[in-house]
Amino acid sequence: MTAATERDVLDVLVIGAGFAGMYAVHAARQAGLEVLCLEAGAGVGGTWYFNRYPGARCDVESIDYSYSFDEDLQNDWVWSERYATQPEILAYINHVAERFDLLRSIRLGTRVATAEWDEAAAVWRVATEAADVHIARHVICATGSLSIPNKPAIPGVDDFEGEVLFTAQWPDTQPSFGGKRVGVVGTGSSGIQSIPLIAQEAAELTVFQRTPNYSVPAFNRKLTEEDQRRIREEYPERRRKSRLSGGGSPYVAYPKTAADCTPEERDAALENGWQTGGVLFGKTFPDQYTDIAANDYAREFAEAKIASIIDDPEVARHLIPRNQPLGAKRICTDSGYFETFNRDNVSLVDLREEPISSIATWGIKTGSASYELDVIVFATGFDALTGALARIDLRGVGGVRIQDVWADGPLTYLGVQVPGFPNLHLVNGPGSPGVLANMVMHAELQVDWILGLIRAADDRGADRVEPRTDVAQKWTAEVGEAAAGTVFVRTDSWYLGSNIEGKPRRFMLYTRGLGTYMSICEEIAASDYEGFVFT
Ligand code: N01
Repeated sequence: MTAATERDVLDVLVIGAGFAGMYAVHAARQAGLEVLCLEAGAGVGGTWYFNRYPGARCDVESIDYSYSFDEDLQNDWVWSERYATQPEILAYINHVAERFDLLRSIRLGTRVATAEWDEAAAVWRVATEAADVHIARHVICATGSLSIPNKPAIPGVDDFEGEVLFTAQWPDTQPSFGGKRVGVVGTGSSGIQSIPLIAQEAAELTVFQRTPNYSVPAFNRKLTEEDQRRIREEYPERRRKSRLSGGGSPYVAYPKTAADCTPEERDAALENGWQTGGVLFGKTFPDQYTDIAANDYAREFAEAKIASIIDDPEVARHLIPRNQPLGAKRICTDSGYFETFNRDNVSLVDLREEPISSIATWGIKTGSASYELDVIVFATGFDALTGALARIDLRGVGGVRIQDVWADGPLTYLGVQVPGFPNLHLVNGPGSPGVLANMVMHAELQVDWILGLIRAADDRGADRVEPRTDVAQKWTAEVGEAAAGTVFVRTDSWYLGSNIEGKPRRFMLYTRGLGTYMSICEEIAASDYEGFVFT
């Protein structure tokens, strides 16, 4: 006997209508469940709705970073470039929403404020900021890994009289930089993508860099008709390989470890990895993330490439990362980033040498200079992975808040459930491979698995399903142990939460790969959902 006998009780409430939430709506409907999705944005698309800064594009190839659940959709949609731009991805998402009539189950412009588990009724009560309350047996949180912008608390930040922009909350109408003095703060993926285009338009561009990053050229190109024909032919095999892979795309590492290669073979493999482009360079050797010597080969190769692009060796010295394994912070993918620093209208401020002291009405002040600006662009990242959930007043059994349970870092079983929070399911959450894999494929696989768990509860006539605390602790320890053997823990990054003051410093993602992760999830499902308690 389930609690869903009241007419006004939804089977599933989905929070967020990005790639993950939209698929959750579609798949839940296909499973015969009554579903509603609440989305804060005025349109669907999640990260691709908000991050509309110039140069925004995906660093996973379009043909992989797209839904695989419907063969007709897969074959009908034509991606114009190897790496799609934000407008093209958003057009795709809107097409999917229309094609599968998803909007009738999505309330836009609706931000969730609270979600509380009602133990007596075995339902979630979810309230929006407008105080509408929705009741659901299950909640699927598709709230995004990188959806809460990090707004640095620099003294005087509110005093600036020019224009302030955040890459993560870019205005609908593209601002004009023509004739203006623009400052960009932040040199992660968002800064690295937007800086080349802002530089082309602005009178002067000053880049304020706290930590340099490794970036590999995208080698983006238009997809030809021949490409399109081949893609369609190869799609089933491409998807099959991707599901079994570490990162959710069909590429495999060089068949030998870096140590087993001759120097010539190593250089050839690295050159091939570099020419493949973007984040894939970070996976040239199978041991590049686990063996620092292998990582050093790739890092030194990348540093030589970067140095060869930049005209002024002094500027290159500042732009090349130091004391940072390659990929420990996410490798960026660029189109002309380092070349931009050869332009006469672009200058670099190294904040390690002259930190920002304050922001004034006229611009940015560092320890040793003043920079007058008309526009400041903050490309300062996100409160990643846990930020969106922490902003909801999310309370499980006995009114316990998720922030309190996660005070020392996120505790999950398989990244999908949290003890004490029955019937609450996370997609792309902490404890899963998440952003280390192709997020679209990851979301499809995880949503299908979650719907299997819900079906298992319903088949048993159970009102609630949650993991035991001991299995969640064991899984979380395994996530930590897996990461401890990688280069990820050797530098500060948003993966570790170290970009946000006061956030517990813990590597939050499962590093053994998507294929391995899904096979563990499948084994657990086949073992009658070992570790989950159905009541
Ligand atoms: O954010 P980031 P992002 N003063 O955190 C600096 C995905 N993504 O939005 O490193 C001065 O990487 C900060 O410096 P530091 C992708 O997964 C994908 O760029 O903390 N500087 C850093 O340089 C990516 O990894 C795509 O020392 C400050 C920058 O701001 C993730 O999103 C495109 C500062 C933030 O970099 C995040 O990328 C875009 C301060 N007070 C994003 N605070 C693609 O698909 C922060 N910084 C290609």
